[in-house]
Amino acid sequence: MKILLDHDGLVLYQESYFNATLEEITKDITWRNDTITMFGKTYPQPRLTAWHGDLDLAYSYSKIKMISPGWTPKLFEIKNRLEIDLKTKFNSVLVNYYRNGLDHMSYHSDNEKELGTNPIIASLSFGEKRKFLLKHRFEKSLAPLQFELSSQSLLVMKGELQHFWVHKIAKSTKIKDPRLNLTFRFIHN
Ligand SMILES: O=C(O)CCC(=O)C(=O)O
Repeated sequence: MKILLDHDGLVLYQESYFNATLEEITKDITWRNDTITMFGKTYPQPRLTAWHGDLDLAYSYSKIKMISPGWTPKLFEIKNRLEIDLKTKFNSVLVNYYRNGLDHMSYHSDNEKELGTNPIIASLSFGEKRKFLLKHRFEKSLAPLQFELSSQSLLVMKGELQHFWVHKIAKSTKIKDPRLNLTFRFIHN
């Protein structure tokens, strides 16, 4: 895999990792469009989400609690492949569906305590290419790093990355087509 970042954490990237269409992956997925509350106001999340993995496994972020309905066959197939290639275990996947360029994800780090101290997160993309940005939390003079995640690619975040960097999917008014992202995780409950 190609190293995209190795300062205060590690980000690896591989193009053409898993050959499937967006439609094949979204089959049997149970979608949610949860609300988030910001400054006392409630909004629908700017994307659709789903949570799959070992049956009944729970995960919470931004006050949203999700319980896994189990694996779909395709997500289970990808998880097994990742476990072999990355020599680590995953018990769940957060699915994000960006309906068009206006759907996005703001800067955050994946630092919920159920993920453990230095989680390995495997992130697969399908469909439209989107810009993935990484910004250092403390070194304010470092410009954000920007990468395009292509369809069927794999990005791996590991080491101390979530302590030092935040990441986001930027908005773009030019993009009309959907993108699907799968982030495989291991939840310690
Ligand atoms: O869609 C993406 O590539 C990013 C997803 C993400 O940041 C997350 O699930 O925490």
